[in-house]
Amino acid sequence: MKHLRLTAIAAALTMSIAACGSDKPANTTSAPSKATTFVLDEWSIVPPKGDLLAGKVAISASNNGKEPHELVIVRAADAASLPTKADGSVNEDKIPEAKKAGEIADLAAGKTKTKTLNLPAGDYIAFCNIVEGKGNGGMGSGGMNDGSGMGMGSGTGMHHVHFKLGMVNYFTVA
Ligand SMILES: [Cu+2]
Repeated sequence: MKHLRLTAIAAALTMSIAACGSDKPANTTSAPSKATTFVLDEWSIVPPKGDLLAGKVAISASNNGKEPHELVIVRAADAASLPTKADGSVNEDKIPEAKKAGEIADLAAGKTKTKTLNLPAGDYIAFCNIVEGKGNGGMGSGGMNDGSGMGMGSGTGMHHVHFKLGMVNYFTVA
């Protein structure tokens, strides 16, 4: 009898594995509240896990860093194809309007903002295009932001081109 019961259990297991995906719509994979948060930090952008679904998507940007950041989304397969300026930042003026999916600008440290974008299926690049230069008035960016020990307070040491520092990543809309 014992052997028979085990066989029955094995058969049942096999059946439930085979049925998986068609019989059990309550599974978590297609939950409506799919994460769509991009995490910004010095110096990285981490896109949401997995593909986003095409259509209107409520995109969130969370600034986990200590400096202001932004999230710019452009439809492109390769970051190297983005036009750049002499300082290494992206020249957004040279990107065709049709390729610009949208952006969440001026996100202060610790803040999260959400914006609904209309995203057709395709490959996308997410980047931060902030450039902090010496012309950036001391008070404006909060004097204690640069804890790196290099902050001499004058000129070139403060020059941060966020895109060049690594604030760029890829994601796919399916
Ligand atoms: Cu940034």
